[in-house]
Amino acid sequence: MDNQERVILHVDMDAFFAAIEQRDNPDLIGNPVVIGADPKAGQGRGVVSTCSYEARKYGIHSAMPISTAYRHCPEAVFLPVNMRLYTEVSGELDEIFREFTPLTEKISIDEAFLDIGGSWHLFGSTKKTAVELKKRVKERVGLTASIGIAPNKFVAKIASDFGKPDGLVMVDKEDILDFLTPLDISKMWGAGKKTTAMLRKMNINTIGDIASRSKKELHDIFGKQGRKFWNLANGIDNREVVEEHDIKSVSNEITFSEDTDDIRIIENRFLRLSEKVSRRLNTKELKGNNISIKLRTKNFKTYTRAVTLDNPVSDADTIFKWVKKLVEKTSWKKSKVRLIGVRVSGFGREQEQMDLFANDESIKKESVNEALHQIRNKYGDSIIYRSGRILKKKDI
Ligand code: TTP
Ligand code: MG
Repeated sequence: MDNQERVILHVDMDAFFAAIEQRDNPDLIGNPVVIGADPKAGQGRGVVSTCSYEARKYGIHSAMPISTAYRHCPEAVFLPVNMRLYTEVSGELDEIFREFTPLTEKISIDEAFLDIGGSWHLFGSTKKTAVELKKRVKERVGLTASIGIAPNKFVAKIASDFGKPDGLVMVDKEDILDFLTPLDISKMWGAGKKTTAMLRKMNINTIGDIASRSKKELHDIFGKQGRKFWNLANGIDNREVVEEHDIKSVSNEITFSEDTDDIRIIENRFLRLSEKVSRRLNTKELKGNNISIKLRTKNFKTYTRAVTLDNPVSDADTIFKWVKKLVEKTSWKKSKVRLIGVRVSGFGREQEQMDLFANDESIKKESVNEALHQIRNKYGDSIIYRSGRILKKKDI
């Protein structure tokens, strides 16, 4: 396939850690919020992990010493890193991404590449796919994502950054060079501070400047990396989206079109989700011994409950039986519910692989028996079996 025909989508969440904190504490919305080390009134050591866009107006940014950030904006709200929470949200994003294509490559806690070349038509167009992805993320996780769409990874990644926050930027194949040419070389993938400084000394300040030099010149100075720069600057990037094969869980969730506290509706939806999860487990020939539910209220308070069973399961009845028990254990009732989810995990890889081998063996045995049966029918008993090979009498 011509790589230029690929449709690569790059998603990157906006001010990820800070946005989660703002989501969970609406008082923080619209205010400068800095996530990172304790500023200790300007005496703190350590750095800024990230900050809200409001804090960025004061010049605060990731990796800045926290004491400097404090000097820039002492009235900002400084919060510690709650990695457990952010990782959980990141996992929820993965699930949403995989609803768009199995070709999903997570490259950091808040960003991923999706190859939607084979799936965008399901959503009408590439743009509609991106709009739908942003919508699902907003509805289900309560955060904004920025998306870039392009025929390759390099351009898609730059494009997602271009429209931030809450952006959606598409670059068609024929516009790649126009898009890249004016960009500052700091956007060049793989060019750190030293390389950037060297490039500037060579009077190379934009990606277009790289493109206009010869590949040989760049190779002579930067080696293999130089050739990469030249290719990227000329819009050539054949890197594939590498999907993760190791399935850790199977889950499904829905957002109610209207928030509800009607337990009959909620249970009915949990039943349907259990059935869906069961179907997906069966198609993937998986069984898990960990069942969990998620229940998210109107104001994004999230309840999760889980149970670990003695034996792995995949059938809808058993899953739903446990889901129901878990729902009963959840004290969500004070608020209306916006989203629910069911997940089965705990596949125990070794067990699973042994089972697979066992299955393979039994399938092999069956087909060997079937073959022998047919051969016997054809040649009668006058055939001899030797070291796994089937020989006719005349071969001996
Ligand atoms: P980024 O995507 O680089 O930053 P961001 O999501 O906060 O803001 P935006 O994408 O809108 O510019 O990184 C994702 C998260 O990774 C970020 O929220 C916090 C963490 N992070 C660090 O802890 N240290 C860092 O130096 C960087 C760059 C990010
Ligand atoms: Mg981000």
